[in-house]
Amino acid sequence: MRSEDTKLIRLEDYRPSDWLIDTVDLDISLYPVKTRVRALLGLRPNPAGQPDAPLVLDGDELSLSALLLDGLPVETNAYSVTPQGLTLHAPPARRFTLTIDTEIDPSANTKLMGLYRSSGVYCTQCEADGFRRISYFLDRPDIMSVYTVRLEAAQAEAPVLLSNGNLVAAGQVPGGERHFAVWHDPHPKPAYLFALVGGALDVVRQDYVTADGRSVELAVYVEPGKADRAGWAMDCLVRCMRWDERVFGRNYDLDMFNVVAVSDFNMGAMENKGLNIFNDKYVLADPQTASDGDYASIEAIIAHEYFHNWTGNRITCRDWFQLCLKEGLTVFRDQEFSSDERSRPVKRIADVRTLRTTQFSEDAGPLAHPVRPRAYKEINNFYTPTVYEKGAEIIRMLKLLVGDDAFRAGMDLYFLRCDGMAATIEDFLACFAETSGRELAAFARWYEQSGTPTIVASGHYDAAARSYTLDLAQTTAPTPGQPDKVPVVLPIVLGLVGAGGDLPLQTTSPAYAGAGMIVLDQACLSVTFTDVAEPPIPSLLRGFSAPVRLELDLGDAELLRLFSADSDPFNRWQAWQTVASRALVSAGRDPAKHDTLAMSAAAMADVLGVFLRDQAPADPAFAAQVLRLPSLGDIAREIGRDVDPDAIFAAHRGLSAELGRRLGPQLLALRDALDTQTRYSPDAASAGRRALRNEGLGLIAIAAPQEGARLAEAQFSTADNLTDRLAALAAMTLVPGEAREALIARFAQSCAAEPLVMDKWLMAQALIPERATLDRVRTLMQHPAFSLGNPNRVRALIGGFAANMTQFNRPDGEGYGFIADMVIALDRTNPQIASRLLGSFKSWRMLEPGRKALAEARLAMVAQTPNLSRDVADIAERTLA
Ligand code: B3K
Ligand code: ZN
Repeated sequence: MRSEDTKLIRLEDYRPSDWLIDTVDLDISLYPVKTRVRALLGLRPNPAGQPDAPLVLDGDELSLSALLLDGLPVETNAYSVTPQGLTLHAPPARRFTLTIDTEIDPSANTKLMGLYRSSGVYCTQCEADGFRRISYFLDRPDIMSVYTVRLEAAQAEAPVLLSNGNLVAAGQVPGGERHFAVWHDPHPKPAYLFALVGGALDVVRQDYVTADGRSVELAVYVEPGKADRAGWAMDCLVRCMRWDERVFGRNYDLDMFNVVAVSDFNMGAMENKGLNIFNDKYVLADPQTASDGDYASIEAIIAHEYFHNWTGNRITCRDWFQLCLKEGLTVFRDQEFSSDERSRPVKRIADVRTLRTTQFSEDAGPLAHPVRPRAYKEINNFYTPTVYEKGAEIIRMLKLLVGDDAFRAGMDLYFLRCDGMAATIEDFLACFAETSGRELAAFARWYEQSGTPTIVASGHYDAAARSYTLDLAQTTAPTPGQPDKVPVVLPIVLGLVGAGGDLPLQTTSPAYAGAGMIVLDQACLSVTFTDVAEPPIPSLLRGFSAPVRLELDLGDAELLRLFSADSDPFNRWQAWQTVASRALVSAGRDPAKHDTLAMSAAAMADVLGVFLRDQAPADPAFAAQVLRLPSLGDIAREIGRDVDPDAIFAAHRGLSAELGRRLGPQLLALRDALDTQTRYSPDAASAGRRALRNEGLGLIAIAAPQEGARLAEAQFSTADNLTDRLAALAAMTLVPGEAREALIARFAQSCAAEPLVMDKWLMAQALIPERATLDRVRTLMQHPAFSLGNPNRVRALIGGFAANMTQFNRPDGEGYGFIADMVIALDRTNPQIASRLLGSFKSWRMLEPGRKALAEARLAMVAQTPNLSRDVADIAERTLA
């Protein structure tokens, strides 16, 4: 474990800072190993803080070279300094300035927090607490300051110099080799939104005029030679800016908006004010190097970071416990944008898949935590699916509960009232309570209580009374630190489906909110609908109106009817998933049930055949979602205990093979029908056609490996885009043998110079569900395309293996051993990447006893490693607790 004790930071201990910093003037002279930083801070006592308090500034691996107060040197006994902090014992009780000189080494910064160099480009990452690696500071989000930044660098090394806000001056430094740029950001911001970039970069520019008339210069900066891959990101940026004007009434507020793509980045992107820095994976796109999925992710992430300008930057968080205030809300906004740009039901299905796979699994294991945690040791470990995705679900439910109009009015009020503030969840909810006239205290429990609620629903038709009664009950299982749960407020959008479609809903129940929605806000509830002409099938949680597990007493036949007849596309998909999931859970739990799996497959294939014939051609993107079975992880979670990943995999394979065998000719015909031979276009409809063709290819490869291999090879050879080539590679990886190895080699030859494409190649191999994969991964670590120093490479190969359910969970424990070793190795250079990887163990407790013991032993080994980072120590400790 970690030698030094790590403090637990608690929400209840929050108190305002004793000091405020109104202005920050930075003068940064960039050098590869000796960058000089001068920070001139304009300080004053905070009227809300303690008088006469010392000034305690945060630092992290800093070295101080000079300290001046109001321009004069500070006596050495008046302050104390370590790499982790600088304390001024008795600062004057008035406004004063502090000049702090520090020296840092961006080339040695492998943590990629603070200022670092990525492929020769200087860049920064300050959220959550990276600014303190650049200068001593009050590094907390409620300290908001106006920044002016002078950057200086060698002209040849860094011809482009960027920071937040607007460019106000630029020129040569006497001597000729160095130049400078001065940036000013008029909007007060917390230090975590500070950024700079310096390097040789190519740029794509576009002019933009906001709805309220401001001219903005948009620019996307990329590595030299890659400007022709920046067009899609720019296109997305323009579309999302218009959308935010139209849908939320939000205009951009500076004269410039810069996006920069760098190749070494710990996460997806960062919303620094006016200077968004991106992992290049989420900027660069052309048909040969980006898949349909990449195009969609770029669209979503460009929008997400842009939307933060209002939800995050103009209104930021009072403290890190409020992280979901900006993240959940901004995810909701980007989901809505993508829904409007693409197919809303398909987007919802994709988002719910992600929610279940990432967030439900987190909520079901030792790392479960509330959307607003109450305590943390390392905040960077709380950028989680719970804070982001469940946080977005809360906003979605809030909108359902208060209605569209009160929701929009509440957002307007929030923007008006909290602009320029470091706000809290309470501030946010108060706006909606006001515009809707509703009490939201019970709803706020969503922020405090962890765990996924389960709704148990059953219905009863009374033919004599022509009534239908729905009984609903909610429970939430205990989670770490929260043994006892209270009911939460659940909006349940529903329909009663009769032979001819939706039946009218009539009830006097006070739980009925109108517009097809029941609100379940207590442990159980019974709602009776009257004048129901025939026995209906209930369609509950339409559009996935609440992030819960639903247990419904419907038989397969009724579910299959919902699949064909429900007016809600999400629930059509859900009905099918439930049928598939039941079959897989039963065979995954008890391999002897394989026969029943075959029977289910026969019935499913009949229904699917009709669907593929009648409906798939009209909405291929939806059909592709139907063809994709629930993930292995979803099945494991449904089984819940004594999980045997090999049995689940066998069931999954068995069902896929059976469906592929029975539907093979039809899938082939559909592939031909959808093969339009037009030039590649990334639009959602074209992507949907490719998705359906490729889902079909996958099923065929499982059912008839030789045929699948032949098709995959042909598709690989003729495809004009990466999506189809990747799908061919993925299908081929299901078929062991020489043809597979040959295709793997061909793929590598075709993209050896493209690291982002090689990542996909690495990942496709890491995911092969075979015993030999671990050795293959070890061998690939020696491949020139791999590097332990680059987060994208690590996520592709090592992260890919950790996501390989059968191989990470090998019965001999070797998968756990490998990942544990990687965590320990990575922790020495990049703790954030290491702790993310350690998160792969989060479902270990539900495994069968043999694997469980092996996983626990490896976790304990990690936990006992000396000198662990706070990041890894925290995850290890909580995962084992
Ligand atoms: N706010 C950043 C994430 C920062 C992660 C810090 N460990 C990206 C985003 O959510 O938009
Ligand atoms: Zn975000």
